[in-house]
Amino acid sequence: MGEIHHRTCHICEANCGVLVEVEGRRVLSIKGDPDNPLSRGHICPKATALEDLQNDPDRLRRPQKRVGEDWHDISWEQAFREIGEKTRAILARDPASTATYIGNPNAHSYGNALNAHHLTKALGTKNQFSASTVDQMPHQVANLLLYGHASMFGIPDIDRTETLIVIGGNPMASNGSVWTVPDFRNRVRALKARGGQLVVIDPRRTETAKIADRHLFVKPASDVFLLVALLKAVMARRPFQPVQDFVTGLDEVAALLARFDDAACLAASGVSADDVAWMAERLTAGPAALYGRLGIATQRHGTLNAWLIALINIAAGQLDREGGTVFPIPALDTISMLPRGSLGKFTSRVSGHKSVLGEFPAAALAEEIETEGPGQIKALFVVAGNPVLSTPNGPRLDKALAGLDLMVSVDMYRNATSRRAHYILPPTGPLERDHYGLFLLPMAVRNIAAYSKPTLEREDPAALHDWEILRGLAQAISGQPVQEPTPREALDHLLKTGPYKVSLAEVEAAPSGLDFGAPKTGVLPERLRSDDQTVACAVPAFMEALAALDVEVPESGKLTLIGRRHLRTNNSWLANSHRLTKGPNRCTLMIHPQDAAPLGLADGDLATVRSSSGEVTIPAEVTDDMMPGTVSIPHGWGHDLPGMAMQVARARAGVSANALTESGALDPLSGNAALSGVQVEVAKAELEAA
Ligand SMILES: Nc1nc2c(c(=O)[nH]1)N[C@H]1C(S)=C(S)[C@@H](COP(=O)(O)OP(=O)(O)OC[C@H]3O[C@@H](n4cnc5c(=O)[nH]c(N)nc54)[C@H](O)[C@@H]3O)O[C@H]1N2
Ligand SMILES: Nc1nc2c(c(=O)[nH]1)N[C@H]1C(S)=C(S)[C@@H](COP(=O)(O)OP(=O)(O)OC[C@H]3O[C@@H](n4cnc5c(=O)[nH]c(N)nc54)[C@H](O)[C@@H]3O)O[C@H]1N2
Ligand code: SF4
Ligand SMILES: [Mo]
Repeated sequence: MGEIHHRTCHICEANCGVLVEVEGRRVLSIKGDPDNPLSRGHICPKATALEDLQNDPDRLRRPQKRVGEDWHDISWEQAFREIGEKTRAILARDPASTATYIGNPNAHSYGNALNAHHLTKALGTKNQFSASTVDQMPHQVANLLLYGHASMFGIPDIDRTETLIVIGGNPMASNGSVWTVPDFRNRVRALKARGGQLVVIDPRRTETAKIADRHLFVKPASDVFLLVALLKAVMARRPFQPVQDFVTGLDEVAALLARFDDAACLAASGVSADDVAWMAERLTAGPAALYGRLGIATQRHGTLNAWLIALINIAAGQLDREGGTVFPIPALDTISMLPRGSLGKFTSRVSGHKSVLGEFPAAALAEEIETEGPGQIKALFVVAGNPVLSTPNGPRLDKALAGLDLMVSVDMYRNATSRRAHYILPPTGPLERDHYGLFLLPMAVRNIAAYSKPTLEREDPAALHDWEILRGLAQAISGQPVQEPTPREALDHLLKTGPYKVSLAEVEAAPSGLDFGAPKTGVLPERLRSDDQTVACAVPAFMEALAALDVEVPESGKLTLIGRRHLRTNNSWLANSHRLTKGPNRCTLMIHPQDAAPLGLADGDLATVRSSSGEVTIPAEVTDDMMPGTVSIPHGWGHDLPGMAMQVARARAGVSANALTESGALDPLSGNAALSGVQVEVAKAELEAA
């Protein structure tokens, strides 16, 4: 019997409570914590990756310096000194020539969240990029303009609803996103047991669709037309029913919607009038929630989609209502902590993109590095990101990175992106850090506070946590020490001044998490941050975009590419875990038999897939889970680039979906990449001569 440590798994957004049994530095087991009020014992196979990552021989443990193609271990002192000197020299030549890219794991580290700004401040740069613009930015723009704060996320009240409609999300694989909903399967079971229904709208019959009562295929990137038709149908069912008095402008939206022909909208999206009528009835009959996620965000009309989804919930009378869309009150309130969010504060140099929440589109990073002139990016700091695999037209970015004067990656692997760095600065191991779900608990189906102490001491006493590296970099660049409370001290202060006024000590006294109950309703009026304390539905920028929207039937002839996730992967970065990567190859081209047959493509054959950006060769998986005309490739693969040091991943390299996505295809309202809905040509691969 070893010692049991309570932790929160920080790998995905579900924030499951885990029990880690250790003996010395050896991990004996990782199990779900049945007493965690949010996750109730649930974990997924990825939880064991905490141990795999901790013990992975390929995980970097010392700062790395690249000289030509050779990598050397160096001291932290040397790393900070050299990076400081080089950055200052670059800043002296052109103060606008540095940039940051902040990757997804920053959202899973409160230390990073509280310290990343020290680095950007030291650089003094407007060139800020992040994984937000290949992800949730459309939701945040809609939140900002509807509720007055980019972080004001409403979530489906799954535990009390009777109808849950999921569009463009696959929580059975992802465990939920911008919705902290561990144990999704059992929550759906309970929903069904009380007579409720789950509906999934997706171009693939996903793992979530397979447990749903109804699955509707929708043509990729055509959701906006379906949502217009659905909003009209919902409004038609409740024409004289008032919604809350703090909601305004629905009538203006209704007037604008009148220009859309329902039949044309339905033809464009591929959903039937009967299904739309049925959903409108369910949405207006009892407690119901429409939830949209990545699939509706990473497309041309991502922000319109996020807005229309909110309006459907509002018009159906489900906003801030039990079993509808609810607004959690977290112990650590990001709404009070973070600025509301700004739009258009800066303009990007090359394509004139307006900044969104102070960021430029990740899709525009390559052109800002490639294009000469004042302000050309010469130094890039990547913090926990792998944009070569995660952003559109990754191969183009990969080439651009090779031309930088200085690139620093704060990362634990030498992977597709960090292999281009001049320095890689690795943080402490995953079990050596503490954790608080700062950004995720505010979107949780239950209000809880849970703090994880480090499970293990630092293996190497000289090793640094991410936040220490960020402060070290800031200090090395600016010459000014960062004199601020530690993240732990800051956390204690934020909790004490938060909605429940608890201290960190009180939270720690409940190792499985402190429970503040289910989300309350009727809270929105106080939580609103809009200037006039209303939800003004007819957002001018969205109304304008909707007025200009043409109903198009997608191009025929070509196939349309979408993405997917698998339960045993997490974006690009768990690929070096033996336990997670074993089993069948998961990096395949899913294609419907009807599309495969004319190409002479059988299950297991190699296919070439070509887009305007590039080409990949990948085994075909012929399956009627795909909507005809649509094909799917998962992202986060392509681990065989020269210079990488991830042995397990290399053996199971796969290909990168982002060799096919296009850096010019964006949602103009948010700068989000249109990763979904890429037109591709598929052919059976020519067999190479032996
Ligand atoms: N085609 C397509 N592309 C996509 C998506 C898609 O669905 N389809 N999904 C998009 C989405 S939603 C996202 S969020 C992005 C993700 O985009 P990124 O954040 O750029 O990429 P990740 O693959 O999450 O890589 C995270 C990196 O952080 C490192 N890392 C992990 N944990 C830590 C840590 O604690 N500290 C430090 N310093 N480093 C750490 C890993 O080694 C890895 O290099 O990808 C996007 N790209
Ligand atoms: N196991 C695992 N879990 C993860 C991750 C992971 O990589 N692996 N990544 C984490 C991250 S960073 C995020 S952001 C979340 C994302 O969480 P989810 O939003 O649940 O992400 P996906 O599983 O990619 O689901 C997106 C769905 O949208 C569908 N889709 C694609 N195009 C369209 C379209 O045009 N219209 C509609 N209606 N649907 C479309 C896809 O078929 C897919 O089923 O998952 C997180 N959790
Ligand atoms: S669902 Fe997410 S948080 Fe829960 S165990 Fe799996 S990876 Fe960890
Ligand atoms: Mo994401």
